[in-house]
Formats: sequence, structure tokens, C-alpha cells
Amino acid sequence: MAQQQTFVIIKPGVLQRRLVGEVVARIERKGLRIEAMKLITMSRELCERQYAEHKGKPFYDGLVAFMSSGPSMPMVVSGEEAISTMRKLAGATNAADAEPGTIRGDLAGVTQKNIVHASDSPESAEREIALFFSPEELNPWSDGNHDWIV
Ligand code: 3AN
Repeated sequence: MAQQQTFVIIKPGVLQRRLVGEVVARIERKGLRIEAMKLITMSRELCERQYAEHKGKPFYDGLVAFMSSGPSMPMVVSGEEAISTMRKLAGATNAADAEPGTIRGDLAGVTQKNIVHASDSPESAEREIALFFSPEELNPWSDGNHDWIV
């Protein structure tokens, strides 16, 4: 078990659905730490860099158009095994496969608009954090003596 940083995006449409608090609450309730967060509208170029590995796939053009279609919220989230923990909280990519109890299982009806992105490896997390945040925008913090996590 190790402390890790991961990268999360609350995707376009979540603000319109008034679900930002719901998503953030699930991340907080799990005991993860939000260490950076901002509200941006991604340029097409930024989307293309973020999703370079999917270039050529049938859903790529639609994904880039969707991700640049409105405001989204990139975040840096830290904690014990944060990468796999955040992926489990998010649930399966395919909206129909995402289990109830997960963010996508409870809130996503359409795979492309599946509420959140969460990095799938330490290498992706590092690359994505650097793509969206400058070092000064990161705010590492600890729980100190406030050991409320059971
Ligand atoms: P994940 O976000 O769960 O890591 P990826 O990396 O395979 O999944 O896909 C990136 C994003 O592309 C997904 N979050 C989703 O928005 C979109 N996507 C993936 N597969 C499909 C699909 N079959 N149809 C439409 N959109 C898709």
C-alpha cells in the first residue's frame, strides 16, 4: 500500500446536471484528499493531448468534441492507493456495465458522458497532472493528528 496522486476530471455536463457536489462528496467520503481543482473549458488541442492514446478509435472525434463542449473540472486527488481507489469509485467505462454504488453506475446513462475521468496508472497520472496543472497549483496537505479515517 502506498500514497499516490491521481488525476481526475469532472467532465462536461456535470455542472449542468448540478452534480459536482455529489461527485466531490463521494471522493471526500472515501477519505481521499483533493489537492488541486479548477474549472476550465478544455480547448480541442488540450483534449487531443489528453486522449492521444485513443486517436483513430471510432469514438475519438466525438470524445474530443464532447470534452471541449463546456466547462469541466480537472483535479488532483491523493491518498492510499489513490489510482485504483479512484478507478473503483468511478466504476466501469461502459455506462451499462458500471455497478450501482459507483459514480458512473449511479449517475451515467451514456458511456461518452460518463461523469468522470480517472488516471489508469502512475505514468498516466504524472503525465496528466503535468498537462493540466503547474507545480504551484498543487496543494499537498495531510490529516496531521486529525485521524478521522477508520
Ligand atoms: P476510462 O475513462 O474508463 O479510462 P477509456 O480510457 O477507455 O476509459 O476511454 C476514455 C473515454 O472515452 C471514456 N471515459 C469515455 O468518455 C469515452 N469512451 C470510451 N469508450 C467509449 C465507447 N465505446 N463509446 C463512446 N465513448 C467511449
